[in-house]
Amino acid sequence: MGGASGKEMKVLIAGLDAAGKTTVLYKLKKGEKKKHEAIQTIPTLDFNVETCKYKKHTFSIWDVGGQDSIRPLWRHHFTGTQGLIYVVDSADRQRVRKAAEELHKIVLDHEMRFAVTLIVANKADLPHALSPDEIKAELKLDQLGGRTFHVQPTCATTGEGLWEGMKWLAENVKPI
Ligand SMILES: Nc1nc2c(ncn2[C@@H]2O[C@H](COP(=O)(O)OP(=O)(O)OP(=O)(O)O)[C@@H](O)[C@H]2O)c(=O)[nH]1
Ligand SMILES: [Mg+2]
Repeated sequence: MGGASGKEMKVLIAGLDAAGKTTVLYKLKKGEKKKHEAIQTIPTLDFNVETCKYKKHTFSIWDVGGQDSIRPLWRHHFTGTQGLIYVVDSADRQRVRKAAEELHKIVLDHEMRFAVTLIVANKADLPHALSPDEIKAELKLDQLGGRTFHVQPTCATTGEGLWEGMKWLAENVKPI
């Protein structure tokens, strides 16, 4: 059986600025029962870290700012990361190629070689949002062979899809 019940799992949330990373973090922190409570965010300039519980699992979740100038800081959080939550704005068609580029850089980093990746196809509520299959193609996941991925459509502001994603992460994360 997969997963790592009982032990705290280190999870990194990355993705371009305004993708919805901090919204995801604080929704997860509130928990499924309070998912309808609104979250206010401002652009993250460094990082946020919270301990979040999902069923019997405990995650230590690191949310890093996604602005261009601070993306080079992401790699300082790679060591010991078991799960990557990569948040993509599904409606931001203009930057999906950039999102793919940044994802590949993370996944191909040596420190991330054991991490499994949950792709959060966020803002699925917006008109013209790319479908999960389109996201999968745009992110060129097939070029990252041998890695474990799952694409989960979400709306972080309502919490829709987030816990399904966490379920997958909890079941697929490998102890390192
Ligand atoms: N419509 C819609 N808006 C969302 C969704 N998720 C987040 N947002 C909004 O998108 C904006 C940016 O969200 P943040 O969570 O601050 O984004 P971030 O990825 O942390 O951005 P940085 O900290 O700059 O890297 C906020 O106004 C959120 O309310 C979603 O699923 N749907
Ligand atoms: Mg943020």
